Amino acid sequence: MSAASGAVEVNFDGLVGPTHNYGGLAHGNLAAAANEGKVSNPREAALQGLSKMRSLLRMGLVQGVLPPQERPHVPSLRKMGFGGTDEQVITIAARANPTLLANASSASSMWTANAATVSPSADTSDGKLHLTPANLSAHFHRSLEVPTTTRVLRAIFADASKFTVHDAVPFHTFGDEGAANHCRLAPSHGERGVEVFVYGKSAFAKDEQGGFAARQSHEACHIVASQHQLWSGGGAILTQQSRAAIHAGAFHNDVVAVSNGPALLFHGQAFEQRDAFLDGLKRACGAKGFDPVLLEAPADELTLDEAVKSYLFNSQILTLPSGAMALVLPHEVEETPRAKAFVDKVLATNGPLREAHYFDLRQSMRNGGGPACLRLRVVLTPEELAALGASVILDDAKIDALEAVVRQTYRDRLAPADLADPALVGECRQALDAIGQVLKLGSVHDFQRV
Ligand code: SUG
Repeated sequence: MSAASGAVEVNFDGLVGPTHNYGGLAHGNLAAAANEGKVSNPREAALQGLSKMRSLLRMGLVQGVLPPQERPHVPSLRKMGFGGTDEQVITIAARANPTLLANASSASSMWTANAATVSPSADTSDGKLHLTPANLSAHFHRSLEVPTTTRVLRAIFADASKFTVHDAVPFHTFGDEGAANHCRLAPSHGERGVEVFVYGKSAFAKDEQGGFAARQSHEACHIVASQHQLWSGGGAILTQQSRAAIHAGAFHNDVVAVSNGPALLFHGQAFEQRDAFLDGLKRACGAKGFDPVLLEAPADELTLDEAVKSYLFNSQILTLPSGAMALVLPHEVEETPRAKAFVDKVLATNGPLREAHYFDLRQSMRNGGGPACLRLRVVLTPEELAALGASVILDDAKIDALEAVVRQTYRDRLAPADLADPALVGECRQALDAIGQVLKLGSVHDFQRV
């Protein structure tokens, strides 16, 4: 809770969809590549996510949820030229181009850190909360999320006197992956802060030979910071993610850095120009009357490989009602000795981080999605919270209802070959209709709009 405005941070977690599978579709994402072809368990994946949401609710936090999307996405397959009934479209696409069908079937909208970039009203010149859906143009399967995500966000942040939901960055060469490449530092949630946009490259840079391509462009960061009205008063910093981190498998900056309040937890090799970035950050925060709390894991204490393997920095840092901060981490951190040792060291210093909570998110982790990937953070004043549309703020009863839908409609086994099963279309739509009833979302999915 912020003393200044009573503002709270709401984490909007993505509910895992019924087609969660291991398609190996994400370039530069080592976990997704390593698990390609394995059998997934969509039911368990969704229940693991809901269990995390319930735990955060129990910690006294405000917890939101965003729905899964329609997959396989039949309208996209029709645009590719496949025709007939929906079931025929699936059967023909499965024969003609199974990789295309896998792309149209990915449940990747669960990683809502990539849904949008969010600037709280405390930071923006017009005093409104701004959201820009990410264009996710680096991967075909992820780019399919954008129209539905935009409709969902517009259903929730519908009050135009308080919220602006922009269109996604229009130029597709300017890749934008949303909040996963964005950190905010502020004395408390409701006070004016400094927003850090981390890009991998300029969209005009020549591709390097070898290694992984950067997804986030400098130009997209500039567009988002501008349309969120952050520049006046030095409210935004753009900095480059290190090439070394991207090549080690940190395909988003949230694999090597995470912030909360004035704290920044980061790997020593996260940023291309570490020293200049930290100097600039200290100056920008100082101009707002606070000092950043820098919690750095130096490379000799934790290698980039250990950071990527454990997903230590893909943790959530949460401000508890007591004012202390808690870390929400995946079990993989406990299983990586030097990552666990670093967490223990940070907790033992008399800093803001006081608790660590470990969660089993293995279904999502196998696709490279840790605790921080699964949530979109939105700082809201009490008035803004009261003005939200739909019914996406969770309580125990809503979580119970969502769990019941998952248990009734989701499969507990999905192999890549199962994506050819035409029955999945109907199963997914049944689940989405039931989830939509719980969350009172209206007709946000294409099949509900025809
Ligand atoms: O874009 N994986 C996602 C994981 C996103 C994690 N998000 C954050 N770091 N914020 C990605 O790489 C794999 C899905 C598949 O292969 O079906 C995938 O898209």
